[in-house]
Amino acid sequence: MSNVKILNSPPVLNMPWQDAPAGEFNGAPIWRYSENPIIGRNPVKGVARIFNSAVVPYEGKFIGVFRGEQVNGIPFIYLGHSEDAIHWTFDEEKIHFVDDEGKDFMPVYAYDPRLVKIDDTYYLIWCQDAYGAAIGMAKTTDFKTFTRIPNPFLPFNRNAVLFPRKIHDKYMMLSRPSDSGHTPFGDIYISESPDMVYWGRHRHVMGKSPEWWESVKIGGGAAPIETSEGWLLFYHGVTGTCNGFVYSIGGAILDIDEPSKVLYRCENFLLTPEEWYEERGFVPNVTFPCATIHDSATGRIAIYYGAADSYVALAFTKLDDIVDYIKMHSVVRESDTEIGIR
Ligand code: BMA
Repeated sequence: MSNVKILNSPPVLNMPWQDAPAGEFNGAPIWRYSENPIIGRNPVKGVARIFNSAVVPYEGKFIGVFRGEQVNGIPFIYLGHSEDAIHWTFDEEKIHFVDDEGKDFMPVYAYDPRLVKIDDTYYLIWCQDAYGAAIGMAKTTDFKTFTRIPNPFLPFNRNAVLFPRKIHDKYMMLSRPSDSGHTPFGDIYISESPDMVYWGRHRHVMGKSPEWWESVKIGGGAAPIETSEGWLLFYHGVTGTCNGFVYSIGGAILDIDEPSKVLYRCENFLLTPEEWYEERGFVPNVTFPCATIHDSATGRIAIYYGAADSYVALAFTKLDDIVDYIKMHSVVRESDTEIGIR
């Protein structure tokens, strides 16, 4: 049994938690919250569904940015507040973005937000239109003023995740270049920036794999967790079936100083659609991780994932156990382990 530590992350003693059910795991040591989904349909006026959303501890409670599909079908980002990170209340108004001068600067649509704290600033990263689907970004320190940052990448790219600290004095971001449709391909890349404006030195991190559950495309999920074994990444892997895509949750561990190098990559999915709220909904068979809350004191990890493009659900794991499982079932290929520059 390893003794892995979560690094550079304060304890979150009030994080949501439920012990694992009795009995052996069939696969990965990860289990769903018994009261899933934690956010149901029509959660706030004018919003039909909330899913694919990100949360963080904030001032002793929790705050989050939520993908709300409005009743006109257009997705936008809504702020949510919670005492326990399970029961959420949402602002009825979508998040209001401004530019550097404080003037309105709203995207046409916005979805799949991530939320990452670096030093004292919280960064939002999402997908929006920039003459094609691309990544949008903003920052806030108080969750009242949200100031846009220039879009980091050209279209088409719908899936970006920021690291929670600089590496070699550079901000680091994972992303997944794509196409203008439902994208039947896709690998995870990493880019770095000295200032959150200019992004470059792009490197390949990991590709889709021959494992059936991630054989079409993969994409970043929750912000990587810094651990004594490397960056623990929960990501999504997609397979194709005669009835469409299936989105599962995968796990990998990236090198701490050179995260384009994959140290371990689990050949098995960690979680795949099995419950009614994952299998049935607006888009069936989707589990899409966007955030974790983790406690460095206990190694407890709560994974927030969108279910069937209709709900938010919660799963739990323990750092030691999930790292052991990923290492035990690791298969890394040459394109994963190399530096990723060709
Ligand atoms: C992806 C994204 C996600 C969505 C998934 C399944 O391309 O659009 O927001 O959850 O498809 O529909």
